[in-house]
Amino acid sequence: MTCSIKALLWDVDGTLSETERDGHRVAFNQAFADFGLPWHWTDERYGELLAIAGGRERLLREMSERHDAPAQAGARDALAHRLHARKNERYAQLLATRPLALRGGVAALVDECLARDVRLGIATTTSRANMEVLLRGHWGEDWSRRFDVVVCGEDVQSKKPDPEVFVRALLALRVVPGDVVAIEDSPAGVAAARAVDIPVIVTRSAYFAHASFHGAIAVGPGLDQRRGWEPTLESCAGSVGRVELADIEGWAALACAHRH
Ligand code: XBP
Ligand code: MG
Repeated sequence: MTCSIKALLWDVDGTLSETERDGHRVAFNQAFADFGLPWHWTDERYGELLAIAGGRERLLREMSERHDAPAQAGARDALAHRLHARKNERYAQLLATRPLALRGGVAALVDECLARDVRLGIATTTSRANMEVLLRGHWGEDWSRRFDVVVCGEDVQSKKPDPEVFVRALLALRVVPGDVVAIEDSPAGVAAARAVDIPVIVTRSAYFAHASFHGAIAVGPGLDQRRGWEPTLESCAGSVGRVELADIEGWAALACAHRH
């Protein structure tokens, strides 16, 4: 029985960075204003809409509930397409002027994986351009050298909670689900990973701070702290005070032992 980790698969929005609250929502509202629409997504409304994966899909949901949206499906599609493109432009501008920080503990865990030859992948349903602008801001032009596989929204037919994004990542890495661990922040992300038996840990993000997560091997407040995790982490003197690869391997081994 082997349960060692060969790769970590990262979600982007909410997991690598608080992009939803501080980036996408703000950019959507700017796009509405640019188009002269009296629409505005509050924090609360955006939190509800996050149940729908994909920015364009989210716009279509909004339109299906508004009286001042185009009545015809074709016109809605066209508007969603244009608004989404504008939102992505605004998102890129926003991050160019004020880069969004990576969440605590992310960069250190990435470095640790690279030092230990644990491969890294991105499994996200965000658009490639949005992911690139975020990661370029942190790791520079060669950001992608850290990742052996990058699967984005454009690469799949169906977004999370459909597992397609993970299936593609596994195929590209030539590994089986038990070889990897996914890191997610949303119920849809966890459901997508679990649908193909990938063990998943959850770092709670702003919008999913109180969500229920079924089937995760560990759930906690963030990679930058050892407190508040379930299963608990030892907080020994001399430890670095963040979640380390060994902790993730420990959770994976625990889950693996339960399965066998
Ligand atoms: C991310 C999404 C995306 C982003 C916005 O989900 O659902 O739609 O909210 O990006 P995950 P786009 O974190 O599970 O990858 O506007 O590019 O869709
Ligand atoms: Mg996410």
